[in-house]
Formats: sequence, C-alpha cells, structure tokens
Amino acid sequence: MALRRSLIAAAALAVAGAFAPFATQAQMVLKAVDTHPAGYPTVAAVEMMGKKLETATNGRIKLQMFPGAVLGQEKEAVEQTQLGAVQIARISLGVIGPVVPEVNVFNMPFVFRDISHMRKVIDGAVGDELLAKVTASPAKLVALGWMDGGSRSLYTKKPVRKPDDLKGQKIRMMGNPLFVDTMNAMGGNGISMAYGEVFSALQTGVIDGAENNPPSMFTSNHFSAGAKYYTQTHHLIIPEILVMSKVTWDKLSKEDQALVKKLGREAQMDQRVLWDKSVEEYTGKLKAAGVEFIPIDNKPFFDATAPVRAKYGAQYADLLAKIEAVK
Ligand code: GTR
Repeated sequence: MALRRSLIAAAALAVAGAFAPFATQAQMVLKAVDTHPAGYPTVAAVEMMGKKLETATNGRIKLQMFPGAVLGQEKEAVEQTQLGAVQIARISLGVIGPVVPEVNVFNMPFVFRDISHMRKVIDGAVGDELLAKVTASPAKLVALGWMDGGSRSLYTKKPVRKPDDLKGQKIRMMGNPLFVDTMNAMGGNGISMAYGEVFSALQTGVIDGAENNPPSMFTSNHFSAGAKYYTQTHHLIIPEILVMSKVTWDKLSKEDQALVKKLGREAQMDQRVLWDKSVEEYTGKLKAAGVEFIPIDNKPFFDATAPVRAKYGAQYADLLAKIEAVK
C-alpha cells in the first residue's frame, strides 16, 4: 500500500516536473477579428501590433488575424470577444453603443467639428476616459485604443442634395437605434442591418442606399451594387475601437498587460498613417469607377439632426462640454 502511494506521488511529481517548463514557456495565440479585408488599414495596423507583440515576448504571444468577417459580423464579433472565443476585435464604436451606452456620446451625429477635432479628442483625456469606461463596464471588454474611421457620408442610387431628397429612401445604418434615429431625422428611413448584408440588399432593392467612408464604400463593393452618388454629408465621425476579451486580459501577467496596452496605443497611431493614405486612394478608385461625389453644404443635415443630439446628448452634458472645449 505504502509502495503504491509513493509510486503515485512519484508519478504526480514527474507530471508536475514535465509541465513546469511547459508552463513558463506557454505560448498564447490571440485570435483577432476585423470585418474588413486583408490590407485594410485597421487589419494592417493590428497585424503590425501582433508582430511587435511577438518580437517583444520572444514568440510567447502571437496574434492570428481573421479578416473579412470570416468569424461573423461585428455584433457577433463583440459577443465572441465578450465570451473569450475571440481575443481581440477591431470594431466600430457604433456597435459598442448598445453594450456600453456611455460611448454613444461619440456616436452622435455631428458631435465632432471635423476629423482633426475627433483625433485630438480620442488622443487626449476624453478619449482615455471613454476607453476606461468601456473597460470598467460589465461588458467584459478591455479597451486597448482607438482607430480612425474618417467621416461617414451618404451613398444612394438617386442623387441627394438636401434632406428632402431622402424622403421615402431606405438607408442602411449600423445596428444601434441612435443611427436609425439619425437617418430618420436626416429625412430618410433608417434601416438597421449588418454590414455583410448591405451589398445584396442594395442589389435587390431592399434598401436605396447606405452611408460610410470611401475606403469602406469601395472595399465592400457597394458602389457596384447601384450606389453611384456619394453626397458629402459627413454626418457621422465615429472612431473605431480595439478591444481585448476580459477573459484573456485576466490571464496575462501585469507586464504583458502593460505591453499590450502600450502596443494598442501605438496601433492607434500606426493606423492613422495608413488611414490617410487609404482615404485618398479609395476616393480616387471610387471616382474612377464612376461614382459621382456631390459636394454640399451640410448645414441642413446638421440642423435636421439637432433633436437627436438633444435626445441622446442630455445624459452626456459633461462629456459634451469637454469635447467641445478641445481645440
Ligand atoms: C466601417 C467600419 C466597420 C463597420 C462598417 C459598417 O466604416 O470600419 O467597422 O462598422 O463601417 O458600416 O458596418
């Protein structure tokens, strides 16, 4: 009996011994998702972050990118990240709004004066405050940094110059009631729909248009599904966000957490450089493909959306004052 017990103990020790070196060198592969295809600025910036992470940890932590929504649309990406099935997701802040309502302050129409105002805000104290709100919320997401999504304008099958032209037009918006309200206020009928469904919805006439930035409009091919007019409304300037699953975050050492956070901030700056180039490149490609860019005075759209800012903005009076104060 005594012999048997000591044999078991020896076996247990051997197992522990065998696993000890394995445990210290354990490799971690972080699955990262993005709705955009390979080569898109957000995808490229997160891949760069992955390479830096791998180098800094001598290969202990790696990142594997799943671009092109292969693991699901953004709503699913958020859910999978919350569960820990996906470790890192780059998503629009638009779809975080329903999960962490405080971020909707950035999702309001015409909340930023222009792109450079948005960048100053996300790079500064207000940006940090919102990232901290996401992390502190019960959503099980850790916010690592921001990315640039430029400004969103309207694209339709019939030309639009003023709110009245949108009458009766069904326009796809991202899944967040705030955006449906925004489109309704702008004069159209906002239809909430996943990004991946927009192409066929345009083709079959389920919708008459959508809204996005030039790189998304081009890479999603929406222009070839009949949306030939791009009206420069610039009604939404929504930052993108990079999040990590809290389940994964909690498994990292303090040092690794600090490294991931630092590289998240670097990715924010790396993506911006790629973004500026891509806006120029894809604007050119859209024009070459026959898309007509319609420059307009967007004040009527700004005025029309005042009730949306009043409805959603009341609860963020403090934050709105801070955003406004950023010069
Ligand atoms: C893009 C954004 C995506 C996604 C998409 C959409 O501009 O980068 O994350 O939100 O818009 O309209 O669904």
